Amino acid sequence: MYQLLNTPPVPQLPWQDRPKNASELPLWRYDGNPVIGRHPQTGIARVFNSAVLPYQGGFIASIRGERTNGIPLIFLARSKDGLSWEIEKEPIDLRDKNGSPVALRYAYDPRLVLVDGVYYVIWCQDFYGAAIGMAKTTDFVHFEKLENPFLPFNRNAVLFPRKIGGLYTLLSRPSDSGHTPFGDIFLSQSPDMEFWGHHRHVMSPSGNWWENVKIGAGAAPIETDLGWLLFYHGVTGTCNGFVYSIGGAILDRDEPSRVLYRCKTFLLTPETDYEQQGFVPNVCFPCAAVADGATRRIALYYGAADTTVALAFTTVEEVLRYITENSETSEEDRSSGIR
Ligand code: BMA
Repeated sequence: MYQLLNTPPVPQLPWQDRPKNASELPLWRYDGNPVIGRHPQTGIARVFNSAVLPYQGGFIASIRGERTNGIPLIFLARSKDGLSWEIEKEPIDLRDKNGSPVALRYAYDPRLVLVDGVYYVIWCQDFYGAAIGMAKTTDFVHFEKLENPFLPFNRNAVLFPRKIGGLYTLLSRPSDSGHTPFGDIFLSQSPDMEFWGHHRHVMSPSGNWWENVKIGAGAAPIETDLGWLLFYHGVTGTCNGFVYSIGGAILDRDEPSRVLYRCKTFLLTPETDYEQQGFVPNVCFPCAAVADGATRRIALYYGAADTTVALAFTTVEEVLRYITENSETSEEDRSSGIR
């Protein structure tokens, strides 16, 4: 039996058992999807690609709220059960070190991760081009903007939920200024969340068609005795544009640039109406996986068709078994990723 490590119980975790007619894949959808639908609030046209953490007996989310002027910013949302959400009216009030307001031109795809008692929000923003922005908070009222970790262009930054070898550890994907027809996952480390180095390559798109164009980290990795469970997105190209599916890999616990297992099939791909139709069709974009240390259940939140937030379930046992039984890694995946 696989063990979850450093993962507290989350008794309020939403859950549905695997339906009898589910496919052989280890993720199954919540039958009430989407959990956040269109026009969830005045001034917000769409909410998607949002991250969720357990908080004060319920849940808190940093959400991508795409406003009616088309520009995304980060909003907070709260929920008792992880299913019905109340979204704050104003975007988060971001301040610099001196307490002065910071106005972002845009901010999207926020991830939310708790490390050593501090909550970090990490997103993609304008920094003379698309780049990673980050802030910290302990109370979800005061958000201090941190230094931008990398030069442009970069997207999909995801922090590990604990330091590794004494260093904060971040996955990201260097990209270009457009819709980026390439992309590998890299890892960087920092002693202080300000200066980043020890850059390593983690993995590239594989030869498997569902992820042959680009890949990007999705949810903050979950620590298990087998390694870090990473849900990521894998992208393929079609004559009608990109298709985003959810993939799974297991990274070495002490040296996470080494991929131990990598699933050769997707774990979930756009199949339902809300995944196949929307602002951008055919997108399943994972941003948060909440695991319950007691039951070893996992609730995975993902953006659907750049329009809504959807939820899928699995268990540590099922997903690790499926990934290991269907694993295919290259020499480059297994290497430490330094040249
Ligand atoms: C990526 C990001 C995501 C989006 C995806 C599909 O480049 O912009 O926010 O979900 O494209 O449109």
